Amino acid sequence: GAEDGYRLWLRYESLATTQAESLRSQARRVVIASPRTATLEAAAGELRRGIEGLSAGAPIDVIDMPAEGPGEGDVVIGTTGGDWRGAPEQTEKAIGPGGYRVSSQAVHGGTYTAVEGQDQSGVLYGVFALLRALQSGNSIDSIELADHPRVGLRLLNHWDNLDRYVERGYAGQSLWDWWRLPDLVDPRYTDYARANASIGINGTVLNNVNAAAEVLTPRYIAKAAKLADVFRPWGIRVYLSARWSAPRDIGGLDTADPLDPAVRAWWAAKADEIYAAIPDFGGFLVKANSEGQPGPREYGRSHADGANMLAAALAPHGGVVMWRAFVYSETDPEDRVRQAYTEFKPLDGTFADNVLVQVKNGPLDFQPREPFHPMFGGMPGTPLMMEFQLTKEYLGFSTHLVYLGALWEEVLQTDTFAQGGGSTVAKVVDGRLDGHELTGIAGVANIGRDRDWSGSDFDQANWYAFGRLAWNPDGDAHVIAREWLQQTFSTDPAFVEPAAELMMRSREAVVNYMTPLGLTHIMGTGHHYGPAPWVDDLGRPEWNPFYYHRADADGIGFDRTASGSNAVEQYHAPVGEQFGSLESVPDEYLLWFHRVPWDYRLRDGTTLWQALARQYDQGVGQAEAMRAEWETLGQHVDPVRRARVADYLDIQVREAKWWRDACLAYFQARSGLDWPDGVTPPP
Ligand code: GCW
Repeated sequence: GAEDGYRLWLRYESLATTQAESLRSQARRVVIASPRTATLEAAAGELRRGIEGLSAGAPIDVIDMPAEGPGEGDVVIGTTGGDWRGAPEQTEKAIGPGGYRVSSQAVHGGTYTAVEGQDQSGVLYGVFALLRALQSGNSIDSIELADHPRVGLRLLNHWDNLDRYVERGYAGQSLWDWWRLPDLVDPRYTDYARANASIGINGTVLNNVNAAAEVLTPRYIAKAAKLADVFRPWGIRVYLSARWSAPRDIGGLDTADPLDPAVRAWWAAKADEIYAAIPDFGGFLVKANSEGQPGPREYGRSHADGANMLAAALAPHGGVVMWRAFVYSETDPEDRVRQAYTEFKPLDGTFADNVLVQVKNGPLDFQPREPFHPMFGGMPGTPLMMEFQLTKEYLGFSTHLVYLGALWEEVLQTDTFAQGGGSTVAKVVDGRLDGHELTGIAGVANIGRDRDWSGSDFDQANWYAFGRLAWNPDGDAHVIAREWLQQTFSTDPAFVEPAAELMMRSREAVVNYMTPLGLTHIMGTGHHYGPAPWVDDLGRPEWNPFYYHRADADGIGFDRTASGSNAVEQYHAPVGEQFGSLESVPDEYLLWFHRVPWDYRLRDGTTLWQALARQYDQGVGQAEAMRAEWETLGQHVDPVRRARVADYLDIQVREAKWWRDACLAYFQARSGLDWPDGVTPPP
C-alpha cells in the first residue's frame, strides 16, 4: 500500500534475497533465557516482528530456554548473570545500567546470537540495536555490539493540552485521548512506546509546561496511570507538568506558598496519591514564574524554595523535580538573555538531591542558532538537564527540512571552559564534568496524531536523532543521519551518503535564509513562522524583533560586550573574551554580541551589508540545491514519500526567498543603502 510513514524507522522491510535467506537460517527462533517479564516479552515480540519482516520468512517461535541450552540459529535474550552464557562478569564490566551486548556464540559447530542486557531495559535496547544493525544492512554473522546510555533521564516533553491542542505542535492533535482514557486504549500508544524505546527514550512528560492543574485530579491521574501501564514494558516512565498554583486551583487552599505547612502537606499527599496509582511515576516538570505562569516568587520565595518543596514530596517515592530555567521578565530592564543566569546562579548548590534544573540550549529561545546557554558550565553544584526543541517552532514548523541533529551536536560539543579546555556542554549534561549521578536530557516533542507522527517524513529524523544523542551526547549527528536514512528509506550507498550530507547542510541553510550572522528572533509575532523584523510595537519590549536586531541608519546588532549588556561576562574565560572581541567573535555570532556599522568589514573583507545579503542569498541557494538533489535521491524512495518530500522542498524554496527578500528589503529601508550587489531585487 501507499507509504504513509506510520512505521517510522521500524519498517522491517524484507532484505535482499541472499541476506534474507541467511537471516532465516541464523535467526530461527527467539529464546527467552531469563524469567519472563513484561519487558522481556515486549523485547521478544519486537525481535520476532523484526526478524519475520526482514527475512520475509515464516512465523518464528518465541520459547523459554530449553533444558539442553541454546541451539544453532537461536537468538537468545536475557539479562546478564544467568548461567546460559560463559563469563557474564566480562560482559557486565563492558556495559553499565541500561547497557547491552549482542554477540555471536559458538554452539555445536554452528552459532547462536546472544542479546544480553545489564537489566531489563538493557535487553530491550540490545534487541533494538540488533534490529537497527540488520535494518541498516549488516549481517547477523559474527555480530558484536555493546553500548550503554550515558545520560539517566532521556525524556520527551509534550506541550500537549488536555483538550488535545498541542502548543507549538505542527503534527496534528495530541496523541493522548484524555476524554476516552482510561477506558479506551489506542494501540497507537504502544507504537509510540516502541518507537521511543528503540532510540533509548525512557520517560515522557505527558502534558504542557503551561500546565492545567486538572491533570493532578484523581480523574486524570487514572488516565495517566493507564498510559503508564502501556509504556512500562517498554522501559518508559510517565511524568507530569505540575502547575505551581495547584493547591489553590484544585486543592481548596488559599495559598501556594512553598513554606506554608498546609501547602507542603498538600503536595506530599498529592504525591502519595499519584504513586498509589503509578508506582514508578517519574516526577514533576515545572514552569514557574515564567511567561505568566504562577510560581514561588509570588510569595517572595526563590526557585530553590519552590523546587525543594516539591522535591520533598516526591523524594520518599524516588521521584524527581525538573525545574525549568526559562525565566525572563518584562519589568526587568536587564537584557533578556542574561536573566536566567542572573536569577539561578546564586542558587547553585542549594537545590535538593532529586532536583534537576532544566535549561534550554541557548539563553534566548530555540532559535536557528544561538550561543550555548551560560548556565552550562556556570552551575557546577546543580544537575542541569538539557532542553532541546524537536518541534520546529522557529525553524519553519514541519514544512521546512531542517535536520536538528546538526544543531544539537554543535551545542553539545561546544567547550564551556568551565574547568579548562575540554569542558564541553555534553560533559556538563552527562554529569562527567561535575560528578553528578542524576543526569537528563529533554526534547520538546514534535509528535501528534498525523499519520506520519511528526508532520513530515524528515521531521521523524529529529525525533530519532534526539533519542540517539540523549543516549550518547557525544554521538555524531552525521552518523545518526545515515542510520536513520538506512532504516527509513534505503540502504543503497548511492542514496545514504548524499542524503546524509543534505541533512547536515540543511541546518546551515535555514540559519542563512532566516537569521544569518547572529541575527535572532525576527520571526512573525506569536506564531513564529515567516519573517517580521519590522515589528516593534508589541506590549512586551523583549517580544519585539527590533529589541534583538536594533537596525537603524547607523548599524545593526545587540551590544552584549562590556559597553553594552555585558552578557559576555556570564561565560568563562576565554569564551567570554572570544565572544566579546570583534577580532575573535565567530561570524555566526557577530550580531548577537556586537552592534556594528553597516560598512563594518568582516575578516574576509566584505562589508556587513554585503555579507548579510550574501548569507541570505546563499540560504536560498542551499534550499534550491536540496530540492534539486532530491530529484535524484528521491528515486531511491517510494513514490508517495518521494513526492511528499518534494512538495515540502518546493515550499521551503519559496519561503527561503520570502525570508531573504523581506529581510533584505527591511534592512535596506533601515540602512538607506543600495540593494546589495549580486542579489536579485524582489519583484
Ligand atoms: O518558545 C516559547 C514558546 C512558548 C513556550 C515557551 C516555554 C510552552 O513560544 O510556546 O511555552 O517558550 O518554553 O515555556
